[in-house]
Amino acid sequence: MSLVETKFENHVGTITLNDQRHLNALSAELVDDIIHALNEFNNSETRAVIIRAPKGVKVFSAGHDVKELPKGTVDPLTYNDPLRRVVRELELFPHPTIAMMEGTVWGGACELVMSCDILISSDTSTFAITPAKLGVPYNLSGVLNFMQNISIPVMKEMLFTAEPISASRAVEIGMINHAVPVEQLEGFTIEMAAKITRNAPLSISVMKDEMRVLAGAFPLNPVDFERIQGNRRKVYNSKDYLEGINAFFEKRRPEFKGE
Ligand code: LCV
Repeated sequence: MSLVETKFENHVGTITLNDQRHLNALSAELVDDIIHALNEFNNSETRAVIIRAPKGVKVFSAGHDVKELPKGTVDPLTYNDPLRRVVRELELFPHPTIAMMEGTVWGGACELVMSCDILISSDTSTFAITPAKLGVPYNLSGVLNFMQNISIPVMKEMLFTAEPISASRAVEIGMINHAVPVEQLEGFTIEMAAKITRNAPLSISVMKDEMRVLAGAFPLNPVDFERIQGNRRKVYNSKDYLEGINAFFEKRRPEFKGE
């Protein structure tokens, strides 16, 4: 059974993340279902796609499925990691995607929604970027993704404190487009999608691709890349990484020692 529900109406596809037992944690299974749904909507009838959770949820998504993170010696965020795969699919998807967020958005789920083109949340949503709470060495393309949505000082604050920020602050800093009262969220999002569907889809597709290519046009020296990968390896081989994961499951505050 699929962990997402899909609907197609007025040229707009809707993908509802529906693994509520696991707080929509981004397991490989949920990600595969999201990617499958995106592929189904990748046709000329589609003019926008909305990604949402069921009405009334407290948690939009709890982020990466921590149970699926390796316990040391293996890079937890490789090219084929579920989060990386869905981020690439969203970035390359030719039609506009709208993240419609009710509830709290955690860790990797922040990156998932930032890979959508337009972000609309309820005014009670919060956003937390959490690798430093778990001891995870976030990867370069993920950090770049955050840089495209958040100014560097605010991004540093979010990454270093791992504390949630409110929807109103997220709007203020330009990280999301709109925060609206929860009872208006669906209507507001559908109206935004309808405005997009009335415009020229081919023009929109090419502009989306242009923005993606330009935003990602960062030259990276191979020596720097290898140095960063080496340093990331030290992080996922560290005692702190294991401490972060163990503390998560033991529901306690981690004690990091920098080793
Ligand atoms: C697996 C979970 C999860 C979960 N995975 O309910 O970006 S990175 O680097 O940080 C990346 C690696 C990442 O995205 O990591 C995940 C980041 N996510 C978070 O830090 C959020 C972790 N979750 C929570 O803080 C709470 O679960 C919230 C506040 C979302 C909901 O709290 P609530 O009291 O409603 P529980 O904490 O009791 O969670 C219910 C069950 O879901 C599991 C959690 O371990 C618990 O399992 P048990 O019922 O077996 O005790 N769970 C929650 N999040 N990301 N499993």
